[in-house]
Amino acid sequence: MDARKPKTLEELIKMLHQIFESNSINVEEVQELMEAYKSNPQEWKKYAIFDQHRYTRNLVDEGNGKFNLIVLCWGEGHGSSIHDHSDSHCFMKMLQGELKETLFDWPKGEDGEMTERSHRILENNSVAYINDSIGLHRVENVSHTEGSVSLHLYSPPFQTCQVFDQRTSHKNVAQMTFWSKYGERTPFQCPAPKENN
Ligand code: CSS
Ligand code: FE2
Repeated sequence: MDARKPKTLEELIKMLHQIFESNSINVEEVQELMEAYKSNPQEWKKYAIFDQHRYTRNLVDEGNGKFNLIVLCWGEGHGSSIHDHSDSHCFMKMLQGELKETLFDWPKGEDGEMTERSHRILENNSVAYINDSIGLHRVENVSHTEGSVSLHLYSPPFQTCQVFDQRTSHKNVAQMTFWSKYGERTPFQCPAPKENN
């Protein structure tokens, strides 16, 4: 195993490319590598584009088709819905501030309140990991004074996930969109015209 520590975000990305050349991935190895990078805002600020109303997803790297690396910007009080991870690995490294992660069990049917299993605060530079066999989660910036920034690695990459209503357990499919790509704000996408069917 490669014990080198990435000194910059660029180095981290290079090392992730190397690790993901292999077809089998070692969750602990990826987690340790991402933890070893110490967040330097100078290196990621071009991706950290906030919105007033909700958290943003900013594409950093497409990992040679093996993974997506995304900077998420969470304004004060912003949070995700309860969601799954479409059969992918999800690594979440804190770059600034803190986030609250609440874990939920998969609902047994589409009826009644979802079961909250646990929650924790993710501190700066720490790396959380989840996949569908662990369960579902909600991620929130509960701070009233500070924006949070996190770096997410999803492998394989995915474009949709399932979102769940906490009260009823009802689920829906949600599209994942990018607020920016490679540091450039994504142009507004018109909905695809429905010509046939
Ligand atoms: N899955 C959410 C963030 S929490 S892992 C997203 O990528 O939008
Ligand atoms: Fe998630």
